[in-house]
Amino acid sequence: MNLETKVIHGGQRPESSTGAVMPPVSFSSTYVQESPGVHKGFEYSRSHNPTRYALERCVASLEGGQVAGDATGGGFAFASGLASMATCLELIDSGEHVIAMDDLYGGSYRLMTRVRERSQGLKVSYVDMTDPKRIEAAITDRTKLIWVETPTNPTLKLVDLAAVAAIGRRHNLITVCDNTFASPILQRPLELGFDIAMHSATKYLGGHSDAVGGILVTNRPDLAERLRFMQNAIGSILGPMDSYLVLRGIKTLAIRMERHCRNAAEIATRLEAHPRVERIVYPGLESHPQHALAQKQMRLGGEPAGGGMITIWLKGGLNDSRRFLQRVHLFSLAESLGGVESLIEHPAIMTHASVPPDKRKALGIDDNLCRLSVGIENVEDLWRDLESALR
Ligand code: P1T
Repeated sequence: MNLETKVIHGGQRPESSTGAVMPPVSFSSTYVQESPGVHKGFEYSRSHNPTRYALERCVASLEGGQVAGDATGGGFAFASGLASMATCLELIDSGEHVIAMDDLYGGSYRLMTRVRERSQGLKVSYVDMTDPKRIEAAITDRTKLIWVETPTNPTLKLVDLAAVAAIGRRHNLITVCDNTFASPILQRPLELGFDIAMHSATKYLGGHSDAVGGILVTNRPDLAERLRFMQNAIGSILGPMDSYLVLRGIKTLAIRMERHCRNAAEIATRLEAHPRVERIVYPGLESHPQHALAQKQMRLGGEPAGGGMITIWLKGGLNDSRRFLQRVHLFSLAESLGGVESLIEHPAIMTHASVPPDKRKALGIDDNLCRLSVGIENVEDLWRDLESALR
């Protein structure tokens, strides 16, 4: 099946007792047993839930999980993107070493540095993986895992996934890609050799800003077995209603991503020419420092696609950015991204406040940086909103 079909049919089958085309939202917390240990494969809803399974099978199919013999083909859904990351980090033991991309969602950075460095004795090296050679230089005899975001949040740097997967294999490291910004429609890390793809399902997968969730997908049977154990043992699962909402959202993921990309490409081109914009980063623009990699790695229907996220640095300082952000109307000033509606935010004050100021400065997350999540509204309406706020 192609992706446009998988979003609708991947891992799905009509419900056996009624033929319902969409899975019922299965709220029961427990399942009756005929005799101790004799049941229909469902014991307790933390361990097994049919609605969550339907979502997990669908995302596993989109990301190319397909672990034979696993109940969901290697897909696992969690209460949030960060809950999925927290469970994934349990794959490694205390005192071991992680190499992480230097630009990450602020909450991902916070989980590693302010929680797991203390509670798990995790050692984390933050490396600018735009040059994958820097990864090999950071490997120690305790390194176990490479954590990548591409495009990164918020500076939209790219990481060559095939190159990093090769490094991971050479050194026997687990490779994880947070694929939230691209979505599986544009980029599939497992196909490029990664071990695990991760998502904040809160974003493009759900797509309607009405559910918080997280996903891990693997195609390695050994990792699927360990993740299945930990999903149940730790228990930060996605509930049935949110599983249903994300699954429902995914039905239109392919068609939404087309419009997100088309709108963002148009807006990025116009912003790049705008006199009040000092600098813009968008993977679909030739001016992106890794445009060639973007064209190779991020594709939609066989054509290059830049995604729906744009980052701009405005001329002026914090007050000018504040004025701009207060004056947009169609773009809602809010954290998050990937919904049908356009959002805009100020990472230094909002999503990346937990990244220390010196690190923000080194990454370019300045007071004049604004991040746009371009929605699927009419592009001329969106442009009028931005242009009048810039004026
Ligand atoms: O919010 P949650 O579902 O827990 O997902 C965390 C997360 C993980 N990875 C990436 C790349 C993310 O962007 C996020 C969440 N990001 C935002 C809320 C934001 O506005 O950037």
